[in-house]
Order: sequence, then structure tokens, then C-alpha cells
Amino acid sequence: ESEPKEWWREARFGMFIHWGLYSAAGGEWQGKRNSSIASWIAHEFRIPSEEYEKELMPQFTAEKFDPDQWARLAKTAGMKYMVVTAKHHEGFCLYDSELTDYDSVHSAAGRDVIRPILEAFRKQDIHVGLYYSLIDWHHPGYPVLGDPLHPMRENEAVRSQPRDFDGYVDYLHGQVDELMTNYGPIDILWWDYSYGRMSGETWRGSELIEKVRARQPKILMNNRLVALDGSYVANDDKFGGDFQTPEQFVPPQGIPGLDWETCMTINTTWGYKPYDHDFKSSRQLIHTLIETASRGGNLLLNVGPRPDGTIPEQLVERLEAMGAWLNVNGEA
Ligand code: FUL
Repeated sequence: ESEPKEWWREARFGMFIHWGLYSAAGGEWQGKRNSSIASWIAHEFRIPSEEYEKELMPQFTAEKFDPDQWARLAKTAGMKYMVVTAKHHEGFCLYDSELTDYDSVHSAAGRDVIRPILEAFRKQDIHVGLYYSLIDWHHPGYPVLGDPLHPMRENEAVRSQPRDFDGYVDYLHGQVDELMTNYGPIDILWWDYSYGRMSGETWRGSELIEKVRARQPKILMNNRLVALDGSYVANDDKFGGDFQTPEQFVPPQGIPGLDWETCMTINTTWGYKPYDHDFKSSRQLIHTLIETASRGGNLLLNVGPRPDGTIPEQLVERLEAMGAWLNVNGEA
């Protein structure tokens, strides 16, 4: 393999995997259903981190978790790469981090789940990527004050506590270093995301990128170290990354002069939400894939596994239908 972007430009179709404690909440907290996406339940119901953790860590069981099956499903669907949430905004880590106990090892799952996922997909010759959230609603150094996203944004007592933001950025750098060092070759690092003044050098971005590239010279990174959700950044922007990330839509004219990837859900939410039955049809999804490819982009299509590790059958069916279509009409 020569230039890392070569495989990515030809890949066209990848699997996004959103899995975390929000999967255990399933879009419901104390009998109330959340109106926004499942991964944002802590934000919507302003759930204190200690409560969230206490309630959901025992429910993240992974008892039927079979990463080989996930990887075979992606293969059958015709997907060429995968990106999995190593840590989402909630702060829970799906790998064994030395820097926190808020990880899958200390949950009911009792183990690192990222490693077997990466191994299973590599076995199917599928390129592997990690999603890492810059936003962290669990870390005590992550700022609450003035943050429109934070679950504790309206809690005066919590808001007024002193925050060691440098401490948080050290933690972020440390965790990314763990992921870039201990898990073999990683093809993609998917940052999520910057907003307002939380952007670029706020994360000590230059240093971060340098460290990542030193560990993983061939890695591709998205634009969200600086871009607001859905906005585009020129290639020569230091934090512009290797590709743009339109979310939940396919740009009508593509994005001339830039590489891009549309990420999209099959129902309306990234994380598992059992009562969301608003599924796109297989036909619609195939159309979206064709549209994306014909405009020069990639499609990163999402699955949200249950907390036990199974992938809902409505998603499986659709991915299999896409694979069947690609078998007849796609290139190998
Ligand atoms: C967004 C996140 O806030 C969502 O939860 C999801 O991960 C999506 C891919 O990116 O900006």
C-alpha cells in the first residue's frame, strides 16, 4: 500500500459503530424517553455523571458480544472500513485505559472490547478506525461553565467548582497516546468535535497531531479538531484533517476539491434506541450509497449495538440487502 489516502478514496463504504453506556440506557432514563439522539441522553436529562455511571456500568454486559460476527456483517455488506467509538461524549472508554477506571474493564463487560473489535475487522481485511470524543462529560477538568452542551450546565454548585482544564487536555493526550500505541496499526482517527472557542489549539491540537502522526504515520484524521459539525475546512488548514465530515446528508454537489465522508444513521439515532423504528429502507440506503459514490464521497453508515453486543436485526437485514446489491452491481 502506497499513499494512505488511496485505499480510503476507493473504499466508498464503511461501518460506523456507536457503542457505550448510552446503549444501555437505550434512549430512556427513569421512565422518560429522550427526544434527541440516544448518545446525548445525559445532556438532555442533565444526568449527574455519578448517577449515570452507577446506573449504567452494570448494564453494559457485552454478554453476547461477537466481534467476528460484526466484521462478517460489514464484509457481507461490502464495507471496506470501520470506525468504532473508543470514547464518546459521555467519557466512558471501551478500552483498557490506565488513566481512568471509567472503562469497559470496570463495567459488567469486564474487559477491553476495542481490541477484539479491531482484530476481528482486520481479519476480514477491513481497515480500522477509532472515534475519540474531545468532549467529555465525565472528566472533572472538562469545563461546565459557559458550555452549552454539558449535562451540569444549569447546576450552580457544579458550575462554580474550579476546573483543571490543562489536566483534562493532558488526559486527552494520554488516552490518544494509549490508543495509538497499544492497538497496532490504526487507519483512521475520527475526532468529535470542536465548537465555539473549544477548537484547534484549545486541545493543544498541533502537538496532538504531531504525536499521533509520530505513532501512526499512515493514519488519516477527520476535520473535527477544528470544524464545527458539518462545516468544511480547506486542506491546507493545519487542523483541516484529511477529509470533511458532512453528517446525515449528502452534499448536493459533493465537496469540490476536498475529500469527504458522509456519516449517516439507518434509523434516526447513533446509539441503540429500541423504540426508534424510523428505519430507512434498503432501497433508500442503496440510493444514498450510489449518490455518495457518484459525487466522490464515502458513506460511513452507522450501527448501534445493544448493550449485550448484538446488532438489531433491522440493521442486519438492510446491510445484507446492500451487500447483495453490491455483489451484482458493484466493483470488487
Ligand atoms: C456528532 C455526535 O455528537 C453524535 O453523537 C455522533 O457521534 C455523530 C457522529 O457526531 O456530532
